[in-house]
Amino acid sequence: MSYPYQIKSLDAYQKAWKQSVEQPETYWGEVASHFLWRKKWDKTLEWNFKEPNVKWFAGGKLNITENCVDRHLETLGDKPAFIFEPNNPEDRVRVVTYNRLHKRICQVAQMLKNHGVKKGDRVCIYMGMVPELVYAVLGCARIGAIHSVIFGGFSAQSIADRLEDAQAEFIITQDGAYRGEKVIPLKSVIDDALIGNKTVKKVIVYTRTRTPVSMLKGRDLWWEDEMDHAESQVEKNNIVSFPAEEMDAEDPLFILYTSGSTGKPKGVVHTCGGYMVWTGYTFVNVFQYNPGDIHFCTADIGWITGHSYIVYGPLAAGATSIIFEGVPTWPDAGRFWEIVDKYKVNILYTAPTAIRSLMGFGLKPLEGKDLSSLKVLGTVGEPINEEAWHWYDEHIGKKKCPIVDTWWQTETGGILISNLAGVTPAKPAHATLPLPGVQPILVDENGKEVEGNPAAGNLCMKAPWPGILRTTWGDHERCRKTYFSTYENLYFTGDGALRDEEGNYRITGRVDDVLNVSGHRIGTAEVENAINMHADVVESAVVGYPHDIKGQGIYAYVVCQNLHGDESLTRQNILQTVSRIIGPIAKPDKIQFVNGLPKTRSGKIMRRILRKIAEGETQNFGDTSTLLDPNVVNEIAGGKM
Ligand code: 6R9
Repeated sequence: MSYPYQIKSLDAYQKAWKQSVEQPETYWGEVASHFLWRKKWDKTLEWNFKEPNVKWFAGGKLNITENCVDRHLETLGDKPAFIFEPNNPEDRVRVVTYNRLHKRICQVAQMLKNHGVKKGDRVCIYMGMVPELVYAVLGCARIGAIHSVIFGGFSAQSIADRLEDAQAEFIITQDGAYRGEKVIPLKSVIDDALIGNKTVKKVIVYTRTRTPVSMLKGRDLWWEDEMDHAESQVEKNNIVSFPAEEMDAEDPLFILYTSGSTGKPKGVVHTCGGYMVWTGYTFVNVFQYNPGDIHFCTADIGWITGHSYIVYGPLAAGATSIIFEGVPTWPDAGRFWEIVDKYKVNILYTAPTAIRSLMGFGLKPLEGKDLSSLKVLGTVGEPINEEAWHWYDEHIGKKKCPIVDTWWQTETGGILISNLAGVTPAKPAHATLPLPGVQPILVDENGKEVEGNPAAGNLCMKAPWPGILRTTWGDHERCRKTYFSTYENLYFTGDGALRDEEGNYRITGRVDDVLNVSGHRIGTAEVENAINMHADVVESAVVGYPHDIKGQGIYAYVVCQNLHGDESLTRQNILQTVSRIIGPIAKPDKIQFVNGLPKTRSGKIMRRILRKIAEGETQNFGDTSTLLDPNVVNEIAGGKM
């Protein structure tokens, strides 16, 4: 497999960027022609950011699984698509070849069909990091069902909300998932999520941990039985087949829920054609993947990074990737390095929070680990601080590996701003330059472009790239309002950024009410809603504060009508409530009980002040004259109840 669209020099990058912007249809038409289409598209690009309406490769017919799997069978059939490293390093490693992957996807597709799942139906997937999760995802894509993967750390209530929003009829889950020393009882969480649910007809349960589960007759089915049955249907005379559904380039491929500044998570929708081209293209170019390289992305498939850079991007390129079931610190903090050594990993893609946490263990976990196979390092999810960047460069990359700092979002489908490994220059803590097809612009509060360099402003995009979100599930107006209405004719990212003399971008973080905790997006409003559900709480305000390892921590100011028991019990009760409503990932790191919140006369909470107090500031709060009761501020800053 070769990649005719691979950019190999700075000069080629500059030319590609220029052409992609001046003649997007020519540039992307050429890139897309190297993918497998059943029928060529009629129109390469049609768009406006008003409605918004974005269509790439409209009229083109394809199935993404034929691109990601079938297309490779002839040349790569016996080569590994995935190497599965189980949670426990002593357990059996599994190698999934492209042939095997093809067979399993066909079986899942057949299994779904046997239960009446059709093109366009929504299938919710709630699993751990096991190969079966990838089979489930691609089995859906094979029949054109829309998958919606939910990260294993979300609670029953969060799942219930997502099932309801997506009107999902089918769930694929597993008994339990291993995570370090813990077993997460996934099926039991699903049982809770289904109380009162009216749409879900079937739940398929894959056996992993042999955790006892309840199985409801008529609704719950074992994955193993269903897959066995499907096997006999898809395999005859050693030929495996399940015809892939023909999809339009603009048919939805999946929904992935993500947090925004309002309380309710949004179902970001990506479509088949553009997403495929974007993930395949960016994977090869940013990481400079070459056939045979071993790629290790440590993200969970429950997040967009796993969708794009474990599943779709690498498979579109016929790559070999690691699926790692466990956590970086179990059985010890050398786990990532052991995996790199064991499989001779060439590309390592992880999050700054993981780097900072592993830095904390010093250099001992690195002893005896041969990391010389590494060629490229990557980071994603949050700004990387210079200290972590240098540690990664020095101790992991041994100063020989380019680091790609990849900035992107669930909504962008794939990487938008990043250096290309070894091809365009890196700069510590900078995502650097836009990829071809990406036209960033910085704007001030009023939406006026901030021109020249250096510059600072809110980061927006002027034009669509193939992987941009198309809508938010069931509510297009919400998509317009959230991303396309703040500034006219621009996609607003929600991030602030700086641009240096050379035009390199440095992302400074969210400018809206979204927190980034260990690289996970959490809306402050979501956490407030959850806290407010607790019976003793009157109201609350949540802000972020700098946290050494997580990047940002969650700080909650809570007004209670009475402290049931005592402060510490109430604190625990609130944490329990948040765990129940959202999931453990959203638990506040700090809770301060207060008598009142600093509100303006119009009733708005002055978060600016709460942020300062959370950062440890005790005075210099700026203009507080619009506050209804300025005394509240001193009281909170003094930590008084
Ligand atoms: C891929 C992913 C998106 C938000 C985004 C930004 C932050 C991601 C970053 C980064 C600085 C980077 N972010 N990558 N900030 N440098 N390289 O993380 O998607 O979960 O939707 O989060 O993450 O704030 O807006 P998602």
